[in-house]
Amino acid sequence: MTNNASKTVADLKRSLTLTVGHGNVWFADDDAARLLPYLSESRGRRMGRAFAVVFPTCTEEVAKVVATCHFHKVPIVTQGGNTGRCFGAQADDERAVIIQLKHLNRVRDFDPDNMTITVEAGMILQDVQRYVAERGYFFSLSLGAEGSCQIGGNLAVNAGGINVLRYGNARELTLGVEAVIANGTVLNALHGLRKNNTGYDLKNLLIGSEGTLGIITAATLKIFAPESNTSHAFIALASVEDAVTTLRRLQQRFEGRVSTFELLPNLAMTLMEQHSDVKCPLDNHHPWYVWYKLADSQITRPLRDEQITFLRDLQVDGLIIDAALAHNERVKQHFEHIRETIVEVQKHAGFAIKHDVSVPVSSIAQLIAAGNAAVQQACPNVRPYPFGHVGDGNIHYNLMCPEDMDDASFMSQYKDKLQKIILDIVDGLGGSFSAEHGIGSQKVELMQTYQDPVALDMMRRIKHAFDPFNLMNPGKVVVPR
Ligand code: 2HG
Ligand code: ZN
Repeated sequence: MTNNASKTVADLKRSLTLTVGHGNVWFADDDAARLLPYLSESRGRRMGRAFAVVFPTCTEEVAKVVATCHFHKVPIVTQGGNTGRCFGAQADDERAVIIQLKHLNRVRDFDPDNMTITVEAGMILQDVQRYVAERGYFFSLSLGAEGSCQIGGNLAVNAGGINVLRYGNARELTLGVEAVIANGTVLNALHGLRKNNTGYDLKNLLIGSEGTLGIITAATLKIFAPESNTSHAFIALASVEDAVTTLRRLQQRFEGRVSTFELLPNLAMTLMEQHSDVKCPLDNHHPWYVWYKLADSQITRPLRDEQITFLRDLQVDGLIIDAALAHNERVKQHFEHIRETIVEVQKHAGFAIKHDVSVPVSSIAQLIAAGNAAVQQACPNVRPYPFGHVGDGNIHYNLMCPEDMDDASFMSQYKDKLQKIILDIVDGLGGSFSAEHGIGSQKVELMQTYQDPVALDMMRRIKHAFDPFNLMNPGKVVVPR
């Protein structure tokens, strides 16, 4: 290192330390091991590199850290709970400064008259849910990682989860944001307004931008009346078509009260019974299952009573093969537990080539039929594992390694081939190659293939306008040409 370079490094270290204090910044060259949890990806798939991790405690400190990085022209990677699936929160540059937001975890305002809560970005999602529930309200965002993901990260990827049908994605739940932009200034768009037509919607640009346009430091979020009247059902079906028709019938009958509608294949049930405490709630195994939930805040008539007749009608019409209704809280939790376990047991089936795709709900059956046939032909004995949020048209179309093949051969011979097959079908059906997990660095290449070229060009220009030196989470979402 030249004298000038080492002087710059020393200056950067001094500025960061002065801003957040000794205990709140760790440098890789002082204690590399300490940084490891912030460098590794949540599933341990990759180890990254960074110069430092800083732990600011307020927006002003985030702003000063960003201004320092801007001055020194070093990359900034913002990190929440580090639970993302596309490597969006991973630093992979020895000059990078990771801004870890976990100390920005305060509730700034709770406003039941406005039906909003304003929280800092580092608050754990489950803590937001609990805070709101303890005050007699409901915050709807719910997903597997809710015990460790942070709300800022949820907004950064526009997270979806299991309640989107009734309440919407993170974007629909957000009325305002505060963010630190690339030069270290603070954008105050933390409005709790449901109407605000004052020019470009910067909030919605920041949501889903994965830290590439700015760092969301706080957000004003919608809250709802508690779900005091819910009904959970677990049903078996012969086909995906029947699942889609069942969803339509449910929506005709119960309108906006359908809050969750999750599909699982029999392979998931088999794996769960082999490798977890899950027992199938029905007497026999069937090709497909759906767990769905109806929710209302009114109790004019318990939803469960209405469902009994509804399910009987579906059975008479030959749409469902069998059904179990949750008659108490324990059974409801069991259904929820089944949904969480689908994800965990995947590892017992070997390597999975994963896709987080969406198509119009009306095309889901076609997607799965065409996808399963095409991947079988390309890779005999591959085990399709499509599951997830049918109500949102969002399928986690995962493909498990054939039982008679090792993971390494599956990866090297089939990953690109099978991915292309699935994503081409999705594209042909007017779908999206990334429904709820974002782009990160993992899907940057796919943007070139599947994103509309005009949209991609506009995104590059937006990125340049917000971040002319390409310092905010570089290499993620869109890369300069
Ligand atoms: C879910 O819906 C997550 O459970 C994980 O989005 C999806 O493991 C996956 O592919
Ligand atoms: Zn999902």
